[in-house]
Amino acid sequence: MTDKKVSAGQPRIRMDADGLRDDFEWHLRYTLAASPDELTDLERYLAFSFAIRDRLVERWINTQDAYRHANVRQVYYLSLEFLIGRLLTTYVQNLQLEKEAKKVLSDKEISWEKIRDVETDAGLGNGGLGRLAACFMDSMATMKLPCMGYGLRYDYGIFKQKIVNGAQVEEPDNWRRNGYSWEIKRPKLSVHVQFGGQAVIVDIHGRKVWRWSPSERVIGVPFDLPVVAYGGKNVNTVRLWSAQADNEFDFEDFNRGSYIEAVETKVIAENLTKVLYPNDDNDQGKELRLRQQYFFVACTLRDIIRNFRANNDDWRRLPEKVFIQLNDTHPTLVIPELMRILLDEEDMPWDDAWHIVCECVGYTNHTVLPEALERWGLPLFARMLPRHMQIIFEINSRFLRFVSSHYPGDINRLRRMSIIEEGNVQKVCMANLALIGAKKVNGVAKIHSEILKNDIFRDFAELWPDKFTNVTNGITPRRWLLKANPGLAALISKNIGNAWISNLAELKKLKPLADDNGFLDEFYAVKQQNKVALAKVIKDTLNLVVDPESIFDVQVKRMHEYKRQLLLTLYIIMLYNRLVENPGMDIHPRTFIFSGKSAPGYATAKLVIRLIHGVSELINNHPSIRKKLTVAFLPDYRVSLAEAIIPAANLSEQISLAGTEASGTGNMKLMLNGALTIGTMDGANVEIHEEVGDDNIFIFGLRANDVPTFRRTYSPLDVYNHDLEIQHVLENIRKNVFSMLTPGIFDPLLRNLLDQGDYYMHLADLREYANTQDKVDALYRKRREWDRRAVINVASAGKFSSDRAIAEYAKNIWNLQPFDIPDDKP
Ligand code: GL9
Repeated sequence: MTDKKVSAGQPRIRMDADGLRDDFEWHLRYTLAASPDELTDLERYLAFSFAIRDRLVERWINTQDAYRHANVRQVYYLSLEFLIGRLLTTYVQNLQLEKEAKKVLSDKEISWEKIRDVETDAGLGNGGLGRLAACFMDSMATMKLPCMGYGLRYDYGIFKQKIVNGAQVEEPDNWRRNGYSWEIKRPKLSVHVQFGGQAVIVDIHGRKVWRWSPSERVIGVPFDLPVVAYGGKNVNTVRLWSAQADNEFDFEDFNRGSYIEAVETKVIAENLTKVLYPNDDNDQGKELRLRQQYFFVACTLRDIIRNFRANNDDWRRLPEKVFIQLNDTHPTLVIPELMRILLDEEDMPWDDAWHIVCECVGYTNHTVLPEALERWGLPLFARMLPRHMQIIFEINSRFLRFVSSHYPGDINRLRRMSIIEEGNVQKVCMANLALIGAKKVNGVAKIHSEILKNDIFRDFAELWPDKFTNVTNGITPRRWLLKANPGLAALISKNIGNAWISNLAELKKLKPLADDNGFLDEFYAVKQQNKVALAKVIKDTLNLVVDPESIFDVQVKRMHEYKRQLLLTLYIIMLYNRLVENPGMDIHPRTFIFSGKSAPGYATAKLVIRLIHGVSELINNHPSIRKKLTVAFLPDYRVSLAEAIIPAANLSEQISLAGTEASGTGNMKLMLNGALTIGTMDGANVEIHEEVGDDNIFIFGLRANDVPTFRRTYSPLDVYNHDLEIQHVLENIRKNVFSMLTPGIFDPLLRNLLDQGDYYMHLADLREYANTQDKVDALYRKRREWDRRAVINVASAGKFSSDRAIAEYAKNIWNLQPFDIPDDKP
């Protein structure tokens, strides 16, 4: 009997509870060699997760075989970040094995929650961009789309945030320390990646051509994670590359007797995928980061091409079978690397190669902040990738000739559109390269895509209007409602059925229930339960008691000036001042909940964290004010913590300066879980407003269109001089009310606000923000009215499913059809 026959045979895995129990016990004994007398929760978790993993393997192999046999068109989603979080519950849920899983554990008197919480988050991303990639993978599988995600398998994910004396301290995140059950190493699919050396002229059949003669080589080893469709047969793959030294390459060193030097080279090679860069919307231009990007792209393209070549012998069919979506500019080297392969390895003429590349690539932009646009110093680039540098020069000169022909004499336009930025050191501008090479370019919310066309990428949009499109972000309802908020999920299903899980638009059927008092009572009860659960988390982590009857006012996201955590902090100080002056002031008690990491080198964001702690220290210990206000900063924001906070939120803070937040996705998660938004007309808030209508959202602040004009005459000192309440807030900071032991520490924040123009316009928006917050207070006291609006928010969240977003990508950008996995052959 051949191997093939065995693998196509009947599954030996039994999907019932007895089968799961047997395999759980089997893994305890034979995978972990654990003695039943002294089992730890870690062993229980690991064995249980192996037993769950067994249950998806058949579908995984079937899916991948079926895609290959049908030679389907596939989309490759390239992302340097996947913020995956925990997976056990997701697999159990998507395999629809909850009943069986819970039975097996409860029969053994093992707590499901305890087992679930043993898993460490896979935090291979910074924030929204990385979490978006993870949500998209879930949707692509659920929608039966033949897709594969590619990323890097960092040994250390996003750092762990500790708070020491009110300040952020970073610790390494050794997330695989206890082993990782979900990944499968695939050494047979390892690839070589080269760096450095020179571009050289060689003679090929009498033709003199440029080729690359690299000087270093590393190996990329893939590790696969399965992505299980909700309730379906498709199991897609996220393939993460790990760098390994190439023994053969350094063999000569070993032979020359320089053993230690040779091992050092290995260490350098393996450092490549050691750590995720913890930058948020910011680019530091570091050499190792460029090496990571090229390593990632080179491994991934080798893999995609191997896959393509297995079934196709005509390169011209590549655009028919392959589409590569770039998650931001981080993987833009795909463009010159694919050109190099076609030109140098396949000996294709330039025009043919360029035509193919331009048909195969899409670029998603995720930010308009200028400091986030990647630009690599040309000397560094040319040293690491000399042949790619040449290819980029050639792409650029052909492109600039093309632009000149459209706009003769327009030198400034050429300068703006060039891939090479002139200056003290020349720079390679990755966004321009992506814009030139991509077939489609999209922003991540309507307003953001408009800003791309009208502002930062205007020249390109004028040249190629049809290239630009929008796909508003989305979030997966499987994690962000079904998993994170089982109480609300059950209440919804009880009333409108459970079709919403894979068709979130169904939620609109909840609208009539917004006027049903019985439903509103149950809705309120679920929210209260979630608040009680979060109160326990807060007690356990901060030893702080919060009142579940208070308004849970939540701002969770990366710490960044443009997101304006400082604006909310200033408002909290304002409330504090009001209560000091008028202790009897009648406001509904509020708990302010912050969570978020700052980039380690981002001094201002770190100072805001300290200010929040200074304010909370004073307020939480104030004998009377603490009865009305509490401030909780939960350390180490991550996916699993978000799953605890978001279902308990009443108010969602989305208060970035208009025109700065590309989309936001936390805003969608909070809305879906029945929080009302207080926000600016920015990112996806604009579309949330559109879905819920004026009455069900609190909008305030400058509009994106008005910001540039306003900025010309904006004087934060005027605000300070004329609004005495705001002045009082800033004076309290200046007088060290929140920094008694560290006087002067917040002076840089005051300088930013008052002397340096308040770039993010906190003071311009603070008055209207405070007034809007007062309206929030008034509405919350009319509980029925508040809950009615909260239900309308849930009912209006259908648009923000990542299923909808992925359907738009598939139709407008990818031209990709769902693929049904045939039934197993008998
Ligand atoms: C971001 C934007 O800032 C967000 O507004 C957007 O929702 C996400 C996903 O499109 O992308 N761009 C970006 O660089 N980050 C985003 O969150 N940063 C991080 O992921 C840390």
